[in-house]
Amino acid sequence: MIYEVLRKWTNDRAHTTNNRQKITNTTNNNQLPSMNKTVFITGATAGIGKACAEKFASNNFNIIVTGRREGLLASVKKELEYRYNVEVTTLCSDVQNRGAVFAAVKSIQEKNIDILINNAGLALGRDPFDEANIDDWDTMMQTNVNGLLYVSRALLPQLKKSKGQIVNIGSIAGKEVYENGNAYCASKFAVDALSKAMRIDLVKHGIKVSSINPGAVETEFSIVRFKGDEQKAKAAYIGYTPLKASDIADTIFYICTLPTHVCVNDLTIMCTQQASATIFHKVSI
Ligand code: NDP
Ligand code: 8X3
Repeated sequence: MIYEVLRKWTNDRAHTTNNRQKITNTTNNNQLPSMNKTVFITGATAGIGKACAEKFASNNFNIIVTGRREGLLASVKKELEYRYNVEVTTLCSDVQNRGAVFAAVKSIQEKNIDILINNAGLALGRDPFDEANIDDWDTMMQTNVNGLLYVSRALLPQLKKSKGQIVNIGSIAGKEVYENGNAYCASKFAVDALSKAMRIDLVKHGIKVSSINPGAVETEFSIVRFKGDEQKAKAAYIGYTPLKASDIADTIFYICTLPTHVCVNDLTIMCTQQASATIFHKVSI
């Protein structure tokens, strides 16, 4: 009896795997497996968000990209539409501004949204608690926490309709507090808490909530954190090979294309030479 059940299970799995293989091949053959699916990505003018836009567009998803830099949004649209023949919509808005976020989402309310990637975020400064700039704290909290709350709430009607997926970009800084990380770590711990809370409250709507927590990824992140000081920013990545934005985009794409019944809840990802928020195996060049 048990063998029969196991054989059936194995056959079923083989069948599923074959189907998945077909889908993968279809993806490689550019035959629009994801036709009509749309992904909404916050902060797609640079770094991880931009890499996600490219990854999903190259797999035939329609894309909605947001950010504050209008010129960069226009270039992303032009490039992706030209290269992948998908529909790219740009929404120039600041996630800190609740009214602007709801107005921007209202302007695309007729569109189906299947996936929301809450990526827009930043660190400002890396200073001890007693010396850090309080305006920087406000900006980090308003962007990394309030921004994620506003965008998620504004898009929920569409996500409920599609039984979609929300991917929150947290950080290793939301798992471990490190020296001089104070408010940035707090903002990412909040993202971690919100991912858990959203998963609990939205499960009844069939919405998947996933949290991706990267270690060091070489993007504009450190240039922003060190306020344009390129030497300090470069120094953050010396002696080891950090993750690339495309590594995170590939991972997000993977978790967003799993079968409907599978949800990756929480994933921490680092480069091989990083073991924790602060422990790196650096080699001098
Ligand atoms: P980048 O600086 O390269 O990109 C950040 C993106 O966020 C930009 O597109 C920027 O667009 C957007 N953004 C920032 N503030 C706002 C705002 N107020 N409103 C709308 N968009 C905004 O950094 P990353 O790609 O590295 O960062 C993306 C996410 O990944 C962040 O949440 C970050 O905390 C997280 N992360 C990054 C890690 C790293 O090592 N790089 C590691 C772990 C997590 P614009 O300026 O045009 O508004
Ligand atoms: C970015 C990674 O370690 O600089 O979230 O906080 S870290």
